Amino acid sequence: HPLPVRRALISVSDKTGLVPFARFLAERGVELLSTGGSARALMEAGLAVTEVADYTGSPEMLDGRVKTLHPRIHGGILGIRDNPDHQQAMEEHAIPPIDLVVVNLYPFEATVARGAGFDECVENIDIGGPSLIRGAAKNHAFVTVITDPEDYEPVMAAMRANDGATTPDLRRSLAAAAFARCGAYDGAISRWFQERIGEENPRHIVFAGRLRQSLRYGENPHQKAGFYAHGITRPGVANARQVQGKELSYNNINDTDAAFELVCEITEPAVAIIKHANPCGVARAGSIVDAYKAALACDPVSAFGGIVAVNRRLDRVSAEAITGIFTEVVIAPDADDDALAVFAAKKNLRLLLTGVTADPTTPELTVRSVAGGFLVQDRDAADLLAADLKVVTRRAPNEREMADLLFAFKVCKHVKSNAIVYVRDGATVGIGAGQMSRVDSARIASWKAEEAAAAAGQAVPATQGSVVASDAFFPFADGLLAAARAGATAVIQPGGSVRDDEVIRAADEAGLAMVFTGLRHFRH
Ligand code: 93A
Repeated sequence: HPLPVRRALISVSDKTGLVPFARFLAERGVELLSTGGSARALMEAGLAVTEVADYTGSPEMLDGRVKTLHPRIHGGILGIRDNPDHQQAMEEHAIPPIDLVVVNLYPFEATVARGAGFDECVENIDIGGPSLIRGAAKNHAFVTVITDPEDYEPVMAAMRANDGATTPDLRRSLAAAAFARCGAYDGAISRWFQERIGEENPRHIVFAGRLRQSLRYGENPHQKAGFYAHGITRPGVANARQVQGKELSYNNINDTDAAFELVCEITEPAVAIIKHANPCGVARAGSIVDAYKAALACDPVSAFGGIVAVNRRLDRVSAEAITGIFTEVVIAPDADDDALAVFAAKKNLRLLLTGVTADPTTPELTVRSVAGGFLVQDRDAADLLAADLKVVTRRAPNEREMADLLFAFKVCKHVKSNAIVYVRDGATVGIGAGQMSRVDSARIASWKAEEAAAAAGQAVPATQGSVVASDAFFPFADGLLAAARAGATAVIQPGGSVRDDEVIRAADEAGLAMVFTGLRHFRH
């Protein structure tokens, strides 16, 4: 049977759209109850409101920590309307029913995101709000709950169509949304705590998020998909502003993430071009435009339709270079007006701006699903310094080689294993990714460099005089010898194989300089 809304409780931190919605309710004779700030906003708009403190006879206290936690409120929400015992208790204790609960929570996620201190974040953990939401959602048979300003419109539509009542279907769907919101909120709080206390082994991890975008499909067109953001805001694809272009696809988002995370590893102006989550060119240089040209030269064939990430503000010349070939997505901290104008001419190109670059050493958890569960680990936030390296060959790398080795190893961290990366003068010149044997990755990397040289009409591939990085140790000398044959002069790798001696001997015989990192960068 129809349940007209007669009494609404409004307590919102985000006051977007509140006044028109409350006016709609008031015009339909709904009695409005509201907490301090929300009540003030409604009164200023000329609406008649009863303050919760007056309604309960109990003032807001403890700096607002206790405002709605009162039997007259929670009883009014939770009472089962057609249960005689509940009806009797509500009458006895003078508890009128509350039919609509409009609550959005203290902005915990946004408070964390703007870098507020510990105490301020704690103060923004909403207690009363989730209690109201959960009560209303539990009693959805009778009560409508709104947790997001986006829900004002559907509720108004239902009330218009049903003589001031909402429908059971709508109330159920709002209840589901309400519990999801509380789950995401608690997830953000618990992850924030875990990060703060450096807890290694929490018994439960909540990976929750708010839907950021419904995706047209997943990795393939027959898969449904959505894009969710955690409350915690690491600069990157989940928190970027899309300035222009088509809607991002599932694969776009995955690749854009890989691209931006990689480029944020590098201090100098740098560019990464990504295809299928692997880089097909990465370079650093004095400017973004030079870095782009060098990155593109690594594998111009694969770069077609790629994702480009940069770690500096884009200017006109870099935008012109990037739009010189078909590019799906560009992600950057920022872009100046001239650059924006260049991109605007490519209507489909998706341009994302993050505001800032991400700190590669910030701790964060990553998750991947397995059938029936999920794996959680720290993000690979290891930062390799020159001082951590151990020279294991007779010859030590010279300064130029050393700079390229460190760069190559950083790139390696973002290449699917087995990863082999050749670098010369701050630019990748051959990348071997995702092979089941390391020697195959080494072969592919040098073969790709030969292809690039042939296409550019160069007599020798750029691996001549390059350095090479391997994400994990060379189990045998063969991979290392393949690199030497390709013309590499120095090698960086974790070390730690039972055959290290053999590999070091081969390096010495080939005149290579080799350093061990003691750090592995598997990425699968
Ligand atoms: O501090 S609380 O956890 N204690 C409460 O009793 C309570 N009741 C509502 N926070 C509480 N709220 C929250 O206050 C709501 O979830 C909403 O976010 C906010 C609205 O406060 P105001 O109307 O004063 O702006």
